[in-house]
Amino acid sequence: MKRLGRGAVLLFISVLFLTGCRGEDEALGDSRLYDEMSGEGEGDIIIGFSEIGSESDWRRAHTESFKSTFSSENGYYLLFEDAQQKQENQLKAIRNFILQEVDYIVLDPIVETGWDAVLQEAKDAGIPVILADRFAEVADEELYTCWVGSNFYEEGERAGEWLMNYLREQGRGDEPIHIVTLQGTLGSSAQIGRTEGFHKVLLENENWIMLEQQSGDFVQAKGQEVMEYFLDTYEDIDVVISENDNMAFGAIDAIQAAGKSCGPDGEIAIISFDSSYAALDCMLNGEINADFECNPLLGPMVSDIVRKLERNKPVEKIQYVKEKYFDTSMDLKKIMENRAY
Ligand code: GYE
Repeated sequence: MKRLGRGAVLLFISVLFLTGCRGEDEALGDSRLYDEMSGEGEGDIIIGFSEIGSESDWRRAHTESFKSTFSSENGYYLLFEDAQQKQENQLKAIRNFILQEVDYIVLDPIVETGWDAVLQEAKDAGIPVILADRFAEVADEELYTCWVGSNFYEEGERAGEWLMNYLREQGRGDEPIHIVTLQGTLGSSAQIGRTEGFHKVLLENENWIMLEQQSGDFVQAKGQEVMEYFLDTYEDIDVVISENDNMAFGAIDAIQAAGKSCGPDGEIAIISFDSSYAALDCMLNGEINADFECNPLLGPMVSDIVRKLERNKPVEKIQYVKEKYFDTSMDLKKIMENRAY
């Protein structure tokens, strides 16, 4: 049976199952079934993509990159599932993809642990799993075909090194520096890597004091809440490490509402991660000091991997994306002219 034909037949079965056997007219309203009826997309490669949610600007750019890459014009049929930041929803989505006999599963795991059983089920069903963005720690690395994403540890370490140089340049290399961290979703690769990478440099600087680290779940409103708590609790905060841009936006609001200032000319320095367009704009406004890039546009890289696998070519198990950083010493206006996210 040809690709979409086989997948769509299973979709037909599962849609009937999930809808409690709706009438024919209603069922025909489902675009997947419509494709099957029209024969459109026959032979396309079926991708089941389990996305984490829509918690940040980064995430929205990431989702868009997959949707535009895995299009019918490019020979794909994409089943997209948004897990709304819940691992249980991702587990359900993967099991559904297995039932629907997709050709490939792309998983962006919200946290690193808890995937062994479901990935074993995918393996038993003969469906390759490509991990994109965050990583899954599994006992048997044969449970996934490969991973593509950012070196989060390196991002955190580079942020620490940037701070070290910045403080030295300001003649503050030896004074006590009070730091707070807005962490991402606890247990996610982006949180673990950025926290640990920064921690390495923290340990090398005896005058740096980490007052507290707390999760804002990569979300602006939670970042703001946690920052409000930090400002209420600690009188003297020199630096905020925000493990993504949206939490940094929340932190800026909290700092300004408390009558304080941030950025290169302010009382509190802010270092963030992602380097989204909106964050570079904040940097231009003098509210963020430095931002460590994390590239969300992974769709084309995953598509290249799929094309290689289709031709039975080997793929690299671990593929890192190249990334830069930005600070206010750069020509940000020019950089923003060509910024895709
Ligand atoms: O930094 C954040 C998002 O996993 C790298 O998740 C990603 C992170 C990104 O919500 O903005």
